[in-house]
Amino acid sequence: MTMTKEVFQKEFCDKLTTTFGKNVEEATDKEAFQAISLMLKDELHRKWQRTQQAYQDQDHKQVYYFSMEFLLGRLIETNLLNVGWLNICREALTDFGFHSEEVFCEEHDAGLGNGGLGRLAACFLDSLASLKLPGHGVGIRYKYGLFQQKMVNGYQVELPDYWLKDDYMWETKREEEAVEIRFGGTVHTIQRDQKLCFEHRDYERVLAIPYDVPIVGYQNDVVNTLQLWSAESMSNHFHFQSPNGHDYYHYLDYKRSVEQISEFLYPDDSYYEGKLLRLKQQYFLVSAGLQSILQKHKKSNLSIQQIPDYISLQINDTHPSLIVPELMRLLLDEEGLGWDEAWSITTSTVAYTNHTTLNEALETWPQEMFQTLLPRIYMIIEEINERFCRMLWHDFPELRDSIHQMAIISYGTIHMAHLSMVGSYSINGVAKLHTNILKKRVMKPFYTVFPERFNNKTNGITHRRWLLNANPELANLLSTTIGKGWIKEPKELIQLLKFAHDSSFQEAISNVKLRNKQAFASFIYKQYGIVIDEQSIFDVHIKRLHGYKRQLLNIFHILHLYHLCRENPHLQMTPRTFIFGAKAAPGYHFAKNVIKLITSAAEKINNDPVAKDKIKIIFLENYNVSLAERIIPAADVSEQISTASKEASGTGNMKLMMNGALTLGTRDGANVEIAEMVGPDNLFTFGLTSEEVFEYQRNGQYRARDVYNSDQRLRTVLDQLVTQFFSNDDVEFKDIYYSLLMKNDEFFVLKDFDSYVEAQQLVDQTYRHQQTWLKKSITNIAHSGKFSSDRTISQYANEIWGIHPVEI
Ligand code: 26Q
Repeated sequence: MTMTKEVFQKEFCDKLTTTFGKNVEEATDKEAFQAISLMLKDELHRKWQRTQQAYQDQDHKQVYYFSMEFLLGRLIETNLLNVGWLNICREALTDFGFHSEEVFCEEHDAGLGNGGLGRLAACFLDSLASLKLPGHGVGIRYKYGLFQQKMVNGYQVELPDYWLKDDYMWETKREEEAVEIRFGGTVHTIQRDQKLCFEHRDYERVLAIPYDVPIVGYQNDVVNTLQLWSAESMSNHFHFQSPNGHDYYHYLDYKRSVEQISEFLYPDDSYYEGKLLRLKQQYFLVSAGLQSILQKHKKSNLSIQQIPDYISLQINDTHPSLIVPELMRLLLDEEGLGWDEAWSITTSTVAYTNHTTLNEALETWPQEMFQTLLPRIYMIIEEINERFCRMLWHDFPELRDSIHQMAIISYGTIHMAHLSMVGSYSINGVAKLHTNILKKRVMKPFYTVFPERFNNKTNGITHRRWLLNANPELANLLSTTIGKGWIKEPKELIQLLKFAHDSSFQEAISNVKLRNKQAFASFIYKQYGIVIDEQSIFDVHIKRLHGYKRQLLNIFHILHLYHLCRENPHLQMTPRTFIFGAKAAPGYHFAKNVIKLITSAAEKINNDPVAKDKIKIIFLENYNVSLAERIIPAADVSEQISTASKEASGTGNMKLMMNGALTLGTRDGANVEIAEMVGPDNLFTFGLTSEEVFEYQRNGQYRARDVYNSDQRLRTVLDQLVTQFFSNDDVEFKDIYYSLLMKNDEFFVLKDFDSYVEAQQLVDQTYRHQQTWLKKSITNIAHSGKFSSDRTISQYANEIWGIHPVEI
């Protein structure tokens, strides 16, 4: 039956009655949300079943995207859009006196990720389903997602994110598909029928239970699966016999330790610490996911040898890299294959994506901790390492001096990136520049050994969430101008180029932006009681807080502008609202200090009449996917100012560009490709190149103090950090001061300052010529189609996975 508003309203009322015993007048927003999601669930489950049937019947190759993070955000709007009910639902709710936005806000964000890497995984699932591709996600059902950030006196305070408190409407628990995971114990080598066998004894047993979340394709009847695993204890693991209660207390200890496994998401990104619990999480994910995939494969009467023809396993960074030895273990110990055959299957099935070249983010594990927790897996890694090093010795004599740098295990440490490269058939970076840095520098010897494995897949974002849903006004304007084709073929946005100079289209674009800015301003007023000028430039810096992302450079420029205002009350400048959103890892002292600097500057500048009508600073609390959806449509300027070479790709840059913001950025990550697409006139580029950064790192000739000494503007700004400028506390920001002057400014903030100020001046001047600005803005939207994750996923499908669309 096709959905109409009348049908929707009737079913909605029925759901309210049968679920809550209420009519529409009595129902709360939350009950309305639940009623709609129950209606959706009925519809989705029908399509879900049909899709799974089709995948089985047509025996297609399927891909499984293994990731420790899936940063889904809310699903209600995506699901409504994709089944084709969104407009009907909005109208129906309005008729009944609800505000649809408020009803949708009842869904708690699923914040099962830190930032870029987790959100990328979510965009990929959306594109897989929308392209009718048989691809699924495998992750962990953390009880607590990424912490909620609360600002207290300008400081970040972390609160637990208990996102499951109202039940998660989209998940289905599949108890019958539970599998067992084994930790610890000992491995015994025994002879059985002339064969060496490995018997694992005295291990701890953990039950892994999958919760399935449907991933709906855009109006195409496809529903794929995101399988999220939860850890539970097994009461039959213990024999309760002891009369003194010892068994019972042991059981309670065991139960607590097991339930910890899927308790919370580690809140660190780009910084790695070798915690035992994190290792448990990683093995838990990999072992549960793989066992269930192999069970299904065997059920469909396919042979073990056919695995590479029917399954691809993509690993999202090294976090799931234990998939390599775990697949080996299952093939050797459970299926009885020999080493060579098992290795050939494994290395034709696993593919690896790298997301970082930062040294401090590379995963390694201490051998002893690893061996105690995963004794059999350790043995297998040892064997992989032996064979790999022996191969290097024989086949690459020119690399003999590098073997110790390439080994998977060296000096008591296990290197997960090495394991991932050795064990997979594809190794990809996430932007052209990043992939080249991998090949030429970070992974150079591996590129020599496995040149055919390396490839680039520039990241993308789902334009359905980040344009169609987040910015409906712009989406409508685009559709009335160039037709609706861009929704299925985002590259069609290029037709907008014809209208870049069209003054009536420019005006329409300008009006949409203004309305989005007004909506955001009224949200800010409601939330923070701060009035912002809708005519000012909305300058947006939203991403995790990290040294290399250089929020510090931004705030230094603002402090410099403020100083100019104080010196000259008649300063000519386009009014600016500087908007920040960022979470710092809870243990990252420097990053938290930068947050405090931003909020201290905001406090001072926002309340100084000298800066009134010129500068406002907003630090948004608890930046997350839903907040991003509000800010991005209102942005004029997109701050992408990482130290060149450090940001693998960035994806916020793509979201902002797609919504008409102009990039102010370094030649880093995907900024390079954005610049390539739009041309140098349509964004603001500044700063050192990655080659220059590498050269300084090599020759050690950068002297931050010299830059400080020779630039009066920097002296003014830096000295304010340690002279009671912000408060009586003159030591609060001394660590920032020292990191720049004593530790020689690792991220080249001072070095790039001059170039950044100049670029910012150009932004100011350009904005004054609205027509020029609008032309640039339209050009950016026109070229943003390339950055749809549909393009990215098509490339993964064709060039890595070899999977094809399925007709349902
Ligand atoms: C590792 C070990 C222990 C605990 C945590 C971690 C961990 C968790 C998350 C390490 C890294 C991350 C996240 C990394 C990340 O988000 N990287 C970003 O990935 C994006 C998608 O490819 C890129 O656009 C960004 O440039 C990159 O920084």
